[in-house]
Amino acid sequence: MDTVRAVEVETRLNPDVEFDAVIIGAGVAGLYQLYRLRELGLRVQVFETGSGLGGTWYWNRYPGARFDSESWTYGYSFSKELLEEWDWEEHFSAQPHTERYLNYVADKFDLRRNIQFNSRVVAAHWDETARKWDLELEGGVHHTARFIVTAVGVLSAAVMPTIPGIDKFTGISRHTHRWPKEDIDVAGKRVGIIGTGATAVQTIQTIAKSVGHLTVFQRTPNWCFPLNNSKISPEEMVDIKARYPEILARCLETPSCYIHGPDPRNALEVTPDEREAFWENLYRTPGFGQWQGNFNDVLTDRAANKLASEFAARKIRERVKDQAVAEKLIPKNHGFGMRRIPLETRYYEVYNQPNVELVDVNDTPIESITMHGIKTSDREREFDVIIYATGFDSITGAFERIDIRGIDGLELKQAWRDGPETYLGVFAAGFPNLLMAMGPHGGLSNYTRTAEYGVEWITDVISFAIERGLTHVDATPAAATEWTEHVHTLGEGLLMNEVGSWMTGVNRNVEGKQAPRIMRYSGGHPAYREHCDAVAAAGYTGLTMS
Ligand code: NA7
Repeated sequence: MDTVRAVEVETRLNPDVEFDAVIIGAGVAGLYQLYRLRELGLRVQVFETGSGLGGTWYWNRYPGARFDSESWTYGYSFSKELLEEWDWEEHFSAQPHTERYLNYVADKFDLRRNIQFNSRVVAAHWDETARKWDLELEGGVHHTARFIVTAVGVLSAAVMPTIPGIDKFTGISRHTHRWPKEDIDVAGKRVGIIGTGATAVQTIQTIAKSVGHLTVFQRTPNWCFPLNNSKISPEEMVDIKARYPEILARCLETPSCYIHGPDPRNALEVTPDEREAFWENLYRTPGFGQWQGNFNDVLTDRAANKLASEFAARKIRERVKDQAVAEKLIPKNHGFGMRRIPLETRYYEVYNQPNVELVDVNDTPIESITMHGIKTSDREREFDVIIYATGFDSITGAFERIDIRGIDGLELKQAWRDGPETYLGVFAAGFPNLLMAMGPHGGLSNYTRTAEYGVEWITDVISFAIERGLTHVDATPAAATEWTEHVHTLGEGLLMNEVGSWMTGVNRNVEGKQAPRIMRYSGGHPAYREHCDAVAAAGYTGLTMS
């Protein structure tokens, strides 16, 4: 926006608000949202809990934390210059490099001046008369804003298990999401880790190289597949840069915005030999190919899924020497790909090490955390370090940790008690001027690719309102109900939506989050974009603006 237009916009805005827009969170979505809203000439402020920026890539400093998406599909695409300047080191970037990238972006676009760190938003209350939001930060400071954009992430509300005695442990203990900046030295130590999700898998395979002894407490094994990571040579990076238009276009056409899209064939249509060869090839393919690039019917047809699971189970049996341990590592309560598949690098081989023990807590449940370790039903094990890789209150959890109240004091948590209800994943009816970047039932997939789209859509709607002097933008209850029903209908038949995992909003440590729910838009990102674009082109149907 040019200066003249920015000044025009300024005069149309009500001066009684401190900020035209507040963004909650300085992660991947929040940083880009700041860039875009500032471009509109708005007074924007970001409040961020952390002392640094990056969201997921700020908090998750645990050993081995890295992308499972190809690095060169994860960076921002809005600036050609940025694409040209940044060199990724590995095909699947490790956390420190990714954090450096996001800091580089913030510096390049001078974003820091509008970010207030160490500032957790604890409440946001809508004032219908003044048409503004009142925000409260931890510590009691208040601010007002016309619009709020939540960029709170989908996996940011970390959850500790509800095991008795958790405070009694006298050694070092940490949730992976709260790993300290100064790191924890596990070399030679006795380490216990609870959890076997994607985070635990990355942690386990990394620390197994240096620990004295490692005990893995597993409740539900997952289907893990090789990441097949490698370094990016300077020549390769030149080639990637030359191919960015093609790479980004490819991401836009696949359902989840990865470079991997489903194979058009059905697993049940090809011969067993063809199937086997295809799966063997996928096993050697870097990234999410196994999950996102598999046969078309593998995630919807039970018979096809069973075959894919058998292939995966065979691989585990081949790689783990002790077949009793291998059996424990093979998921029994869900088929291949029904939960997010952790990508690994010699994870299964860790269980061939003499200093690694796998404890199936279904056989011997954890009874308590003691002063010196973990007590299961059969014995107590002593540890120097306990790692909680116990996941998140996903998708809605970060919203519920803020006291958000809309018209007539309606609590968002209450409005969503039976599951989230949104319009396009962006609006919740009764919460005017609150827009969710990557909200529930929106287009959550390859994060940066889909966040960029979401942020741009949000920017357009805010710009539309401001240019017309509209100060009240809300979804109609009918539009929110219709969208929610649409999302539920689309999600039926997708095996992933039947199983408890963070993708279906399940965390067994959180009350009321035990049963799977459809939490994500399942129609593929191209269809999501088509829908949102049509809404915008029609002048924002489903919204009331005044
Ligand atoms: P996940 O995938 O939700 O995994 C959490 C793990 O913690 C999972 O194995 C849980 O077992 C386990 N857990 C939680 N509480 C307990 C108790 N009380 N006892 C034993 N085991 C427990 O979170 P991650 O952080 O690994 O990954 C989240 C996403 O972040 C990942 O998919 C990537 O997209 C990035 P359960 O399965 O509930 O039996």
